[in-house]
Amino acid sequence: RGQRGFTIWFTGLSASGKSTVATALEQHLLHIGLAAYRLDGDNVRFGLNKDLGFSEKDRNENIRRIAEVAKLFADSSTIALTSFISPYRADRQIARDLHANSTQAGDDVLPFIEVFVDVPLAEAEKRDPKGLYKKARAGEIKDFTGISAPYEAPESPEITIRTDLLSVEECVKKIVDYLAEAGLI
Ligand code: GGZ
Repeated sequence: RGQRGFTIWFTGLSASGKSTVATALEQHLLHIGLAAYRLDGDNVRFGLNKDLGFSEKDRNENIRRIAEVAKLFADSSTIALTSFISPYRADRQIARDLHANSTQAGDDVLPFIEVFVDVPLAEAEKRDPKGLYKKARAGEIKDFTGISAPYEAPESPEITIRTDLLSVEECVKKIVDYLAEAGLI
């Protein structure tokens, strides 16, 4: 049996380290010969979702479309990695349900692995690589996650990583070990 497609769904604050870990994980998966594709703000928010902003409604639609695209990649036997804040629990549940209710040759469901990139807000704010938290604090950016818009932490993610306590390599290893244990890779 060939490669199994599935989705690894990263969620966490801006500057939590989602994209850094997702990129390193994608590199690892490609290196061991698996097809993997990462969806993130750079290739989605400037294209498919360029009509969407950061209101609650727009974020709902952003995540809905990303979930549909990830599902298509997973259905094509690719490992889809998504790295978006995805702050609303209900939206992440919709993404999960979409995978659970899909079908693929030989399988009932497309596995969906939620990875909570958990760092304290104070740590993300200290990193502030783009100066966005500073602007949000100054009121120059409205509806900023963690400052003036909510982040609903996952209650039962498959994996939690603390990027302030573990190195990028250690975070990748934690995910890879989970995937191997689950028989997905
Ligand atoms: C949160 C914002 C906002 C607001 C612009 N709130 O650190 P970044 O810059 O590179 O990542 C953030 C990114 C968030 O987009 P997502 O598509 O992941 O968000 S969501 O899942 O909630 O739809 C940040 C930047 O866009 N950004 N304005 N108001 N992040």
